[in-house]
Amino acid sequence: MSPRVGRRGSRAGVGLAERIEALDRAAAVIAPVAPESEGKAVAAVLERIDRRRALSAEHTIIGVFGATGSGKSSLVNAVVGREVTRAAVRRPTTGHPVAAVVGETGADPLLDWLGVEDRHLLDGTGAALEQAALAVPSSRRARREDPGAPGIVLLDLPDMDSVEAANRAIVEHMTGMVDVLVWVTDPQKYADAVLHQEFVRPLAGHDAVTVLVLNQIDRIREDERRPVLASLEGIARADGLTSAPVLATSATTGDGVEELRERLVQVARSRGAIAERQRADVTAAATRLRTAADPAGMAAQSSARERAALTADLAVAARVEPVATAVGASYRHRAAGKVGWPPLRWMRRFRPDPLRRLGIGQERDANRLERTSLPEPDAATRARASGGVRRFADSASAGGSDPWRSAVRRAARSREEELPDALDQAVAEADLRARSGSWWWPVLDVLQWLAVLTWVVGLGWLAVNAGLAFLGMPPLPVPMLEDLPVPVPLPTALIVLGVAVGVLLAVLGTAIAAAVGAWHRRRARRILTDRVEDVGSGLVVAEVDAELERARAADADLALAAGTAR
Ligand SMILES: Nc1nc2c(ncn2[C@@H]2O[C@H](COP(=O)(O)OP(=O)(O)OP(=O)(O)O)[C@@H](O)[C@H]2O)c(=O)[nH]1
Ligand SMILES: [Mg+2]
Repeated sequence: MSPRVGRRGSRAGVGLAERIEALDRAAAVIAPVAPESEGKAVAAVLERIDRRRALSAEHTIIGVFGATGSGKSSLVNAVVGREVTRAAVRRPTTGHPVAAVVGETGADPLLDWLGVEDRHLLDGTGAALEQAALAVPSSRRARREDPGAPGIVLLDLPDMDSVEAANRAIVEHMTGMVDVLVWVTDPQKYADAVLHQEFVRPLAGHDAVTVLVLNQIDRIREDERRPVLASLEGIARADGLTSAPVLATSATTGDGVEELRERLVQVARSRGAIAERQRADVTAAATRLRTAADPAGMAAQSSARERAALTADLAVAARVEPVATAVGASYRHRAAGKVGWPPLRWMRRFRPDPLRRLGIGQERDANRLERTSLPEPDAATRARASGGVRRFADSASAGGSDPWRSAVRRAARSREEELPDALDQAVAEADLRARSGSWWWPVLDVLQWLAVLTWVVGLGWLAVNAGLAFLGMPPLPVPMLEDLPVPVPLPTALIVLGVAVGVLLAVLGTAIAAAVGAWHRRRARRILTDRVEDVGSGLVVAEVDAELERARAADADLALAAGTAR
């Protein structure tokens, strides 16, 4: 077992420290997205790894787990070579963890952390386990590479399927704390569902630091041992333990005990189990996070099409279309004041400027903020905005897992309250040229007044003649325009011409104003839409894209932590 432990450590492409850091980062990002219990469980794993790394790396903690009566305590005594823990017929016997310790230095803080009170230091006792740990490797090469006598904490634990809840709690806690897991079973109970379903299978990822022991082998006939061992091995493989060794022992006769002891000492000597266990923990935690809230599957950022759809929805909420229409109408309104037929211009006073009516293009308020007095958005308009935000979040997170899709939706709505004001200000502060005129207004204006002058002269002429006639005085000469089909007096012609040209100019001006007004409307719509897009970018898109980026980073970190990153 130990050579495998050592080799695997060096073969893994990404260093353990790097994988732990990646898990730490991924956990920080995923915890708020995943169910609380999952985040807590992974935080606990990281905390444990952290604490373990601060404690003695010289000691390997080996936990002996199994059902009551399988012979855990007897086996620990046999491996140690003296009685450190009580074995008995009474069930259950062991109620608290008992530690046999080789290597005093650094052991106490480790045992304090484990919460083990009952400690038996083997240093200087000459116990078989101490001797095995101190033994110098026989081959010269092994001696050269030997890092020296290892420290060992061998833990006898209460039964895992105990009727005592406290015992079960201790065992569950310890499965997470030890560096090496030794599962002890016996010929009667080796196929027991509880052992496999509740304990071995969930820890199958810890294959590399697991040993399976079939104890009480003396209780079965010699010719039955091989098939029973093969059967246990088959179950172990089905549990997912693809390479954990399966040993046969008898604590009573001592069969297989030395082999078990040697394997455990070898593991401790390689000093690879701590890292191997942590590697398995990190992989399991990464898998757990992925199961709880898989950050994979979503796009790296929202698409241009999705952003355009959001802008369209927000534009409805910001009332871009009515404001743009008012901009066009306002232009026509103001143009009418300059190019309309002068005798009728006064009538437009009764119709206020449509833009003014919306409060656009006015003074700033006390906070130096321009505000529109657009009517409060109705329910349908508000629904369009929040529906747009939701649709945007949903399509941007398509393909993601449910927890992440909810997280993206939360991110999209995180600044929803700021939206109405921001949209209103975007409209209020847009440069819509609400007061500007056009160069052709004065041109038509002058022409209009010339036309007015023309008919006023004609009218005046006729009026003077009428006055003179009334007074019995000779009238002014009235030239006749003889070239026309019907001869017309010049003043009359001036009146007809002046009125006709005036009306024609008014019609022409209205037509030009309509065309230019339409251009202003389109321009206003474009400007307002751009501003609405900016608001959407800042308050919605940025939040969603940041969440998508977090998911992408977490996905990469999980792959790194699980050792599956390319
Ligand atoms: N025949 C036989 N009996 C054994 C063997 N190992 C243990 N026993 C006996 O089985 C009984 C239970 O042994 P323990 O070592 O106390 O078992 P345990 O797993 O520690 O039990 P708990 O502490 O209750 O969980 C004792 O009477 C032992 O003598 C073995 O290999 N062969
Ligand atoms: Mg016991």
